[in-house]
Amino acid sequence: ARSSLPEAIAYHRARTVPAGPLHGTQRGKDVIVVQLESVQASAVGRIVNGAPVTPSLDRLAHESLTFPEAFSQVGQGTTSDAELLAGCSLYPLETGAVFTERYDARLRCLPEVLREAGYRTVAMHANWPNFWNRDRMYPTMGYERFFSIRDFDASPVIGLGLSDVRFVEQAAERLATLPEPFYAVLVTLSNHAPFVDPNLPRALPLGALEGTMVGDYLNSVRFTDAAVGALVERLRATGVLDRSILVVYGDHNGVSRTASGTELVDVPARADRWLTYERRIPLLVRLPAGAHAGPRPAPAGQLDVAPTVADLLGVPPETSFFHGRSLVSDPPRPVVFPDGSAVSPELVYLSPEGRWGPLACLEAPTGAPVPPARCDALADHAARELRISRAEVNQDLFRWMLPAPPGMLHARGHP
Ligand code: GP9
Repeated sequence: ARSSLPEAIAYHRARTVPAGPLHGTQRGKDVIVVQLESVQASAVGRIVNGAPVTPSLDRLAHESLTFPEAFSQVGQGTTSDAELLAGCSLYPLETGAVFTERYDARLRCLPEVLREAGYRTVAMHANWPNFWNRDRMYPTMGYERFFSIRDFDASPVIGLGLSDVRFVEQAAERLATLPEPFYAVLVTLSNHAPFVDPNLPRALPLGALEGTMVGDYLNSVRFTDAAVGALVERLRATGVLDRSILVVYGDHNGVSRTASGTELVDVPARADRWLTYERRIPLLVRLPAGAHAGPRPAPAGQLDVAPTVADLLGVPPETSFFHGRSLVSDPPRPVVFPDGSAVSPELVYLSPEGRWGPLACLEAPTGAPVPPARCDALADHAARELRISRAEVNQDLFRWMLPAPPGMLHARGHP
């Protein structure tokens, strides 16, 4: 059952690259990761009848490293897959979610790595603790403490849980009192389909978009954006912001390319539009004092969040076993999706599952079709990435690749 162990060990050995210029420059800083429910790139920076949909994210982008070619890599585990990708730098499963199927596997996620380095590690999400099996998965990831809806004053409710704005206000208060250094992940919730709720303010002049799915969606994104603004301003006021690396990204799309109203705001014409429209997400990394702000145009994925944070904090790469790359150091690598599709700076490979048409290989900058054989190496790369990561999870390979974390030896039956 451990047949893939040699391949996995060789993979991680070969991937250790020399440290880049930003390695360790943020050593000892706090880390705040904000995962935004259903926020896709097509909503960000948009103006609707003169009103900006994401004024707070737009302002934050000016003082952040931004990744205009960032993609969501989630599979059937949707929001939980985004947490896995960003926190553990592992790919989603082919079917089902690691959070529910493999929560008792030995993993090697960033919270565990940072805990060993003396960090307090907390997750905050204002839903019931067993949603997506988080109460069982978070200890596996290395979180010490999970603040769920039980830990907040849970009013008003929007959609599945506490309003994002009230959530971040209370989360910011907790962060200001946490012993430092800390690694905190906040997962927002209000911007969840169907994007209508009596407690959700109607903040945008939607005009022709009124009553469409896209109109409701943009209005709802506007609310989550207000929560981002409230969080950043509170962190700024308490001084936490300039002692922290702040990472903000979207988990997955909220509307598809066929949602009502899309034709009024977007005409996604490319053959790979399920990637370019539905998979593109905002991804920002703000360093203290807005250092190194500016766009970094190479393809980036949620998988790259943990290695980027680890690199900035100066974590030695050989202790972490991540699959992604540091977005501030490592050369570009293709972004791989759970169905085997992939995007490199030059090419887009659409796997048979992800094809949505007859085309398999496109030029990345233009979307023009090219002979399928040009994508063979990219397809092989994607298949290998998924095979090794899934073997690590399904065959529990980290039990053999890593020492048991404290307290796990007995409880988890480590060999
Ligand atoms: C639930 C929230 C939503 O707590 O994270 O998950 P989703 O339905 O988007 O996967």
